[in-house]
Amino acid sequence: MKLSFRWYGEDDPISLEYIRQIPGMKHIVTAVYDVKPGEVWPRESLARLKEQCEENGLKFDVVESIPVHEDIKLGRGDLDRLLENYCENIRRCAEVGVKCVTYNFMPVFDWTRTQLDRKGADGSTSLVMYWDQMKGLDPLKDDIHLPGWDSSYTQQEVRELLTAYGELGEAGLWRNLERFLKKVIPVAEECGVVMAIHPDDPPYPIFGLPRIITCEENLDRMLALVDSPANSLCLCTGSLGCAASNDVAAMVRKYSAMGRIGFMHMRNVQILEDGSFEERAHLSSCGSLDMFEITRALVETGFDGYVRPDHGRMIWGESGKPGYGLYDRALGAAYLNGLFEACEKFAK
Ligand code: DNO
Repeated sequence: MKLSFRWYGEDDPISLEYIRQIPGMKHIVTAVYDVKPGEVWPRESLARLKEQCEENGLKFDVVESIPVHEDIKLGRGDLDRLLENYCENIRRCAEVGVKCVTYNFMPVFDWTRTQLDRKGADGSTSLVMYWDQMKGLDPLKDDIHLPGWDSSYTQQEVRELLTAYGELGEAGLWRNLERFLKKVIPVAEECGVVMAIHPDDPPYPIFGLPRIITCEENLDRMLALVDSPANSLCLCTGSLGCAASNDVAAMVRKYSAMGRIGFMHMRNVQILEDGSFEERAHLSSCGSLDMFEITRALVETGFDGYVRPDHGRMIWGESGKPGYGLYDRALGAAYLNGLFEACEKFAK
């Protein structure tokens, strides 16, 4: 496996100088953040990212994300131009050595949480989604900001998008995903890039919006739309793991054996009795997921793709981007290093 770390570019309070000191850390996951979805990324920005990583002995080979414009997901507007721009971005990423591009097909909002700094028993804080808090939230009325959400929409635009997705429904979203993949995957194949779709987080409908990248049946369907290794998964254990019906270790084993996991996001969550969930420290004993079984599934199926420790808690007084502090993600990396080393040695 190739151990990687997400870096938000020059504005990230966590520097590449720090990231490189995490044992075993070799790869950087980043993106061009100052270009609107649907537009083409300047070559100079990509070249600069590559250069900055290399100056620190790191490799920029994973992009997270090239955002998919809402019109592509909705199948409306200037689709030809938007799809062509998307393909052009894949080509430009490949030019600087990118091997894997992450994206998602979630309507309007990326990951959804109700609180970003919930204090745990040990005093650390983490992201949670509590149904009792969720029920009170109305995206049509409340101004909701979460990290990863595109906050550039006005409330009126959000309202309009919610209505459009309501009309589109799941069947329409599947059709638009298929159109997207049929256009984009051949380009990715040509330039040696693996496209890795991130599951919906959490993997069930939110605010009545259709969600399709949620469970084994739907992942099978998604992979079959274009049967190519370039059409693969960013298997996020914490996202799929918020639904107790998903057997994450079994899914990892299956899709890794098929060669269809390009990228692993590894973190733990605790599912609560009413289906709410809390992000927890990476250890198996801290949450609902068996991180050892997940790692073993990867090792036994010969996984050689990218892995990153996902969301950490805020610990030791650190403040910053919720989920993306240094300390707990670094602890997560150390834990993953240990799991992989042990599993690899046992497999021999
Ligand atoms: C959250 C991330 C997601 C992910 C996107 C990929 O921390 O895992 O925001 O980057 O869904 O497009």
